[in-house]
Amino acid sequence: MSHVLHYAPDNASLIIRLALDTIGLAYSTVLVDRSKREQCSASYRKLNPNGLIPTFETPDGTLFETGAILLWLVDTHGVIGPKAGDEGRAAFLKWLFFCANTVHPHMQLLFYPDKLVGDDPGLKQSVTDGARRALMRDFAILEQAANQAFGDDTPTAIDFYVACLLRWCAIYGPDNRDWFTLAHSPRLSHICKRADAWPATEIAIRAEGLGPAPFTAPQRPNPPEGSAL
Ligand SMILES: N[C@@H](CCC(=O)N[C@@H](CS)C(=O)NCC(=O)O)C(=O)O
Repeated sequence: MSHVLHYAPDNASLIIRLALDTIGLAYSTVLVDRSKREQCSASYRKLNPNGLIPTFETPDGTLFETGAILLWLVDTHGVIGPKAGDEGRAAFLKWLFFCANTVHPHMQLLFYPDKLVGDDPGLKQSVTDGARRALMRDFAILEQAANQAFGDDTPTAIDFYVACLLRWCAIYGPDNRDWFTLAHSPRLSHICKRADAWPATEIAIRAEGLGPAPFTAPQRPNPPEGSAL
């Protein structure tokens, strides 16, 4: 198989799985077992020196970084966004990079503050407080922007990114989730409603044990193999 997705259930690889199954591209998967910290193994780091999931092997070489993989898929296969020169490409790039370069890193700070400041509880609290504020701003911006390059009936790579970010915010990280209620963001809510009905979501539910309504009623996964954390 010339396309291989290295994944862990409900990790950022889920975004790529949704993209691949929407495109209809044949691929195989290799589980990265997070319970054994396989993402840190020497063999995995040969593919992805950051030790992060996903990694995607392609006929053009091995890719990592979710945004880069999505952009490569658009450029090589279309379907999930406009190719270079197509109408809407500029807006597509802007919002894809906003998700990958701004929202996703803020979420990582919320979930893994220790990666930045170590185990000091006060420092970790400051980081998570700041990340929460940043994410509130980010989601308010996405709420306003929906319907430009994402949020329509035909999902783009940005819809996959946004739906997964919203899902993870609801079920991972610090328990205090009062800061974000999807009901206050009707356009983002609508993306989640559509996301539950995407054909690719049905495939992901089975492959990763995501539960019956992974985007409107997210719950921690019960995967057939591997672990989310
Ligand atoms: N910038 C990376 C971030 C990927 C990322 O943070 N992956 C998480 C899972 S969602 C991971 O691999 N965590 C394992 C770890 O931190 O050891 C990307 O966009 O692919």
